[in-house]
Amino acid sequence: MARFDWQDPFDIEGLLSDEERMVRDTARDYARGELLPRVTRAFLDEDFDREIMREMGRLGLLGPTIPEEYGGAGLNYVAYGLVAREVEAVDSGYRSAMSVQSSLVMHPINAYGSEEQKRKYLPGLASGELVGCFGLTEPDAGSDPGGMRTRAEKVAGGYRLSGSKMWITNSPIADVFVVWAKSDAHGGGIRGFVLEKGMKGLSAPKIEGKLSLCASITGEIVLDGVEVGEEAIFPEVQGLKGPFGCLNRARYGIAWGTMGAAEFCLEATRQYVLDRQQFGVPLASKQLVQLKLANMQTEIALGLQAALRAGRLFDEHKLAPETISIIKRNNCGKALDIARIARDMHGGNGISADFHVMRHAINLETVNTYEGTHDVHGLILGRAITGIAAF
Ligand code: TGC
Ligand code: FAD
Repeated sequence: MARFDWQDPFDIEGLLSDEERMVRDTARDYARGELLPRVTRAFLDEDFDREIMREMGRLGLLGPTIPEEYGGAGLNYVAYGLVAREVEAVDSGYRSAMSVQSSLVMHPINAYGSEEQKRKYLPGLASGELVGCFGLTEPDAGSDPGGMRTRAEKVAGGYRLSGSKMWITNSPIADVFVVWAKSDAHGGGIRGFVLEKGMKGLSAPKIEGKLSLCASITGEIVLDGVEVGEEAIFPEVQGLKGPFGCLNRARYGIAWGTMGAAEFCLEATRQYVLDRQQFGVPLASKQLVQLKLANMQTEIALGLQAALRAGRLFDEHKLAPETISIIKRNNCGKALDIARIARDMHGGNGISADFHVMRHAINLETVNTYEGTHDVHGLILGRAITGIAAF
């Protein structure tokens, strides 16, 4: 009879190539060896260590799917997902930093940028010498980015950008700003621009007082008549499909990442209930406790299978955005449930930063909201099922 592996019931390990396993191991060693020891302090101090970007860059974890000629690792989307899983097993905020840089900054420059833009920015972003951010959301346009107010006005030799972006990961420390605006010169259509730190009129104040994703830095982007030349616009894309093409990749990575956070919570909780004695026996001997562990494990096993299948489809150029909505929505929601239950099963210790599970739960509140909320992805699927948009 085949042996049952509770950590890998569907043998994901056997479905990976040698190269994918090697990338996963590199990310795992780094995440557990270098990120885990510092995450609690970073979270409590609301501090994102800028050096982490260089560390990830040195290991090839930034822009892993970007071609090697621009400094990327030229890997597939399964490898990218495996990196997200390992990094988010430590903290969703660290995965955020990695996925914004890779999917939301390097991807659009690679896919929509001019040759000059690629050569200018991609190698520095891949090495972590440059930090990027992605400005789509605005104070009054979140789930409905088509309602953005940021404008690009045509001026001699270029554009003048005015408006503001809200809730932007890494903006206060960013060197490179990918910003989406409605362009008067293109009939009010949405265009992407690459801006640089230090440009006149560009600022990125930090958002203070977050209770979630505290080891990640988040800010605004204020565009007070920022003037840029023609070389700053993405020549190759127009309309919402530009930013959505980036979101497809980040959402896919999140589906893997959240399963990493959930796996951490399951493993920590299993050990806790084996060690913790109440009523003279380990908590793990109780039926209610075992049922909760079984529920967690089942959701993780199914969620990982779906993420892997999506990754294979991505690599075959056959992954529909709606399929990404299924896995982003499901895996975020399930990981959030798992982390909340893990917190409960740790009792009083569950609220201590030392046990990590509550940090995962409060981080996953954000992950459930950003990159399209749980309900918005439900509505994307509802539209696909019925043909009726209910946004
Ligand atoms: P809709 O009419 O559906 O589409 C407009 C145009 O866009 C195209 N499109 C897509 N293209 C590629 N991939 C997708 N997933 C696409 N979805 C739509 C579509 O074909 C159309 O193209 P065209 O050529 O016909 O113009 O647009 P809508 O305005 O009705 O949108 C509705 C809705 C709800 C689906 C959409 O607005 C949405 O997804 N809202 C959620 C917003 C969101 O996800 N924001 C994320 C901000 S970035 C972020 O959170 C980063 S966190 C990073 C971190 O720290 O990890
Ligand atoms: P809203 O759109 O106002 O939604 C509020 C509630 O209403 C939600 O529950 C939503 O599901 C619901 N709702 C909305 N529309 C409908 C509808 N039609 N029917 C029913 N219910 C609806 N954005 C970026 O551009 N770049 C970033 O780097 C970035 N990083 C982020 C980092 C953090 C820590 C956070 C918290 C957010 C980040 N975001 C970023 C923004 C994020 O994508 C938005 O918060 C998200 O898209 C939701 O938008 P909103 O906050 O305006 O909420």
